[in-house]
Amino acid sequence: MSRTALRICPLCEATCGLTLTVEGSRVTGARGDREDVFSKGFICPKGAAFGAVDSDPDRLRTPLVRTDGVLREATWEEAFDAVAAGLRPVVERYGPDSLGVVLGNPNVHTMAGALYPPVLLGALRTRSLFTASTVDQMPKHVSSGLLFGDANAIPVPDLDHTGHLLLIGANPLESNGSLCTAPDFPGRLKALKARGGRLTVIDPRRTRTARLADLHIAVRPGADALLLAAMVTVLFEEDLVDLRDLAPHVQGVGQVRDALREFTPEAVAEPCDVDAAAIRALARDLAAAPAAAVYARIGSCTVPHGTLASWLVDVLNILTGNLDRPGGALFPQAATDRTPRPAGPGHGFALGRWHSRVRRLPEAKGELPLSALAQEIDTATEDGEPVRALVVVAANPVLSAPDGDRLDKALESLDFMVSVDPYLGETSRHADVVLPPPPPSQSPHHDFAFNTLAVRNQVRYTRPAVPLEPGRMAETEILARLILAATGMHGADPAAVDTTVIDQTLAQAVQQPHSPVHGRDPRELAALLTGDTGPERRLDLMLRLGPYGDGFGARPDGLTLDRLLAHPHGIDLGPLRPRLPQPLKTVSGQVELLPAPIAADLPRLRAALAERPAGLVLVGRRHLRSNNSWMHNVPALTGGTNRCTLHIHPRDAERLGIRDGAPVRVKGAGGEVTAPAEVTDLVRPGVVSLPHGWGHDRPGTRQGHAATVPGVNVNQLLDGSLLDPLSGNAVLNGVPVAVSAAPEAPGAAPAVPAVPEAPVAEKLSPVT
Ligand SMILES: Nc1nc2c(c(=O)[nH]1)N[C@H]1C(S)=C(S)[C@@H](COP(=O)(O)OP(=O)(O)OC[C@H]3O[C@@H](n4cnc5c(=O)[nH]c(N)nc54)[C@H](O)[C@@H]3O)O[C@H]1N2
Ligand SMILES: Nc1nc2c(c(=O)[nH]1)N[C@H]1C(S)=C(S)[C@@H](COP(=O)(O)OP(=O)(O)OC[C@H]3O[C@@H](n4cnc5c(=O)[nH]c(N)nc54)[C@H](O)[C@@H]3O)O[C@H]1N2
Ligand code: SF4
Ligand SMILES: [Mo]
Repeated sequence: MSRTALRICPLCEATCGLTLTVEGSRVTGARGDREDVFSKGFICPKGAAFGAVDSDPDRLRTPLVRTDGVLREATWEEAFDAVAAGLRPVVERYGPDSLGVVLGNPNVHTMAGALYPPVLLGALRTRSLFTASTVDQMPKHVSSGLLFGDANAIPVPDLDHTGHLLLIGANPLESNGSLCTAPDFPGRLKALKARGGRLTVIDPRRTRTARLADLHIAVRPGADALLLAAMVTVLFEEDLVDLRDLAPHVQGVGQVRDALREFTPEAVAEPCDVDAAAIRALARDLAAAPAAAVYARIGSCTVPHGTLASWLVDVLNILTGNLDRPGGALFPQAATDRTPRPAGPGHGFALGRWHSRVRRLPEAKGELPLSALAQEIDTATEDGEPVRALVVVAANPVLSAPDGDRLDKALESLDFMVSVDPYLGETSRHADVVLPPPPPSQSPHHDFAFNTLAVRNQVRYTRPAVPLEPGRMAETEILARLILAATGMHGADPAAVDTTVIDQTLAQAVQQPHSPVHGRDPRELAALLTGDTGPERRLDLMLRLGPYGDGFGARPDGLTLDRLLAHPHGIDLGPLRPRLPQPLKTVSGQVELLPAPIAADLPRLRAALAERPAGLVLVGRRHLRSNNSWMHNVPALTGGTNRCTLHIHPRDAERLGIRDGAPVRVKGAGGEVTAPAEVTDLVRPGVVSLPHGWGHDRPGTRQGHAATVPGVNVNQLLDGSLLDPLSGNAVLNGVPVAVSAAPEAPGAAPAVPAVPEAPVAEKLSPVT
């Protein structure tokens, strides 16, 4: 007998609603939930493979504990005993910073990852926090922190209403979108075009998204900040600046004009390899559009000027009056956002409150660069203790961060390491204890993070589609127990973690004059919470105190968990709406358009005017049927075009004597790898592209299929030294590499001659 169950897809940022077919306790099918208020039936090949991802036989079923050097299956009790016994002595002897915490990407895709790591960090008080944010979007956080006073206030393009989208360094047709949660991103882009809107894509590769665009500009990697600065200069030169309704909320417009004056289109044309006239046209088109949005993602963040580029994106949105405006870029308002406080000055955003021990790199948003993790473990200094123990939750930095070989060795040298991970992978194989969460079908889901980045305000919650299998522990409980074990409270009731958070939140809320529960009795409020579990009660609490909440009776029509449960396909909360000045938390209470740290970084951008790459540079790419490093163990998602090949332009291939399909050696500062060439004009000349997350050939992992799939770790080409200085974000794109033909295996079949793509798409690209 089969039944169906709803589950929000956790496999990418689009958060599609799925209808799962369940037979017994096994998910045997997945289709798009047509009634989902947000995704309306959309599904992609990854979502369709939910069942295979969920029931992968290589997922760990019990905890593993290392005894005599070998990881063996253990009970949960043995595992948490080992965690407490491993972590506490390190903290007690060497202090809080000797315990590092590494948080990976799937934490934003689980309820556990949203609710418990903040509690862990608050209790541990360690400054050794490393997350995937510093190989991803940290530049955007820093830019938002400086501009708006809130690192999490990230404007999102109003995809469904804009008339003009300038999309930079993103490929949502493969990634399904990022920092812009939009189920069916491809359909929404097509709708933009269908209503007469314009799509411009800036990307060194002619991606699927670029092929959909009205205009594609194949910029030189790493040069976006220059190009955007020149667009700003054109707006000023040609008197196109018009802040519209934003004027009273913005300070520093004149300073920006003065600071960027020398970045003219003519000055940046060569380093960007884009015609000055094309840059002028971009600025004019943006200013002329009735409603436009500039949106940039990973290609503009993971570069040497990532923070400047992220800042310039919003400077352009602001100077054209498109920030906080329907059809422009707006601040979403999620149902679990804090109770909005009245507008007014805030504390602002501080950078560099502490520094990494070895390279003295500044913290950003409480984090140290993931690129510095290996050296913080393996390098002794006079001041302070190295990281001697690690808590790793949902992260695989051996593949996802620079120089995995060095990190491999560093992890091996730790006194103790615990991983919360469903797989024995490249990173978790170093752990002394592995705590496996259940598969997603057995976990509840709500998107705490992505609803704050969604193109439409809405709220959805799905309970576990399948009950926990015997012997499994919910990831929420795993993390609650881990918090207790790490903080000297091993053995206490894990429910106490949720109760404490609830009590503290209510105690604060009743004292806030703007809270709907101001002056009430926190115990009485706590008793009103519903939900079957601690995490559900915490969700109820957040919903009720949130911007749409019932305020515990103050707004009887408002949201509660019960009301949400009565709407299994979610509740639509309407389109994005203007919110300024409320979200601003700068010291001035205004948008601070030229923050001091940004101004201090501009000389570095000035120096870049004279820089030209001496040889080839490397960029990444994503494939629809892949996701970072952890989905390569599902046969349905590997193979075909999802392959780890080096894209190289026919001109470069010819010059270097590289044939299509033949092995090529790629050398970078951190090492070298050999991958098959794919000669294609999808990359511009001077640029090669290799995807990340591959190279599953290390010993000691337990991902049988992944280990057989050919591929190499692109991040081995990096040595971790290249960073965006303001954010500490790794430079993963525009990296200088040397490429040469590798000796072919004896007897190898002759390589297929290169067939460049038909030149039809070439007309999209004014510059190649
Ligand atoms: N060269 C290059 N490198 C990159 C990038 C790039 O574009 N180019 N992209 C970067 C980006 S944007 C990111 S976000 C990072 C991602 O890098 P990471 O944050 O390291 O994420 P993944 O590689 O996806 O590894 C996720 C780990 O979580 C585990 N996992 C999966 N599901 C769950 C779950 O439900 N619970 C728990 N506890 N664990 C789970 C997986 O088994 C895996 O071990 O990679 C970065 N690295
Ligand atoms: N299928 C799939 N989906 C995913 C993921 C995945 O691994 N696979 N990962 C998820 C994660 S963690 C994230 S963060 C998002 C990322 O989502 P996106 O930001 O859309 O990621 P990419 O598809 O890598 O697109 C980045 C683009 O930037 C281009 N680029 C490189 N360097 C430069 C440059 O200097 N300037 C400009 N203008 N462009 C440049 C690259 O050619 C590439 O096409 O995707 C998420 N979704
Ligand atoms: S687009 Fe993302 S969220 Fe939607 S089905 Fe595909 S993987 Fe899942
Ligand atoms: Mo990411």
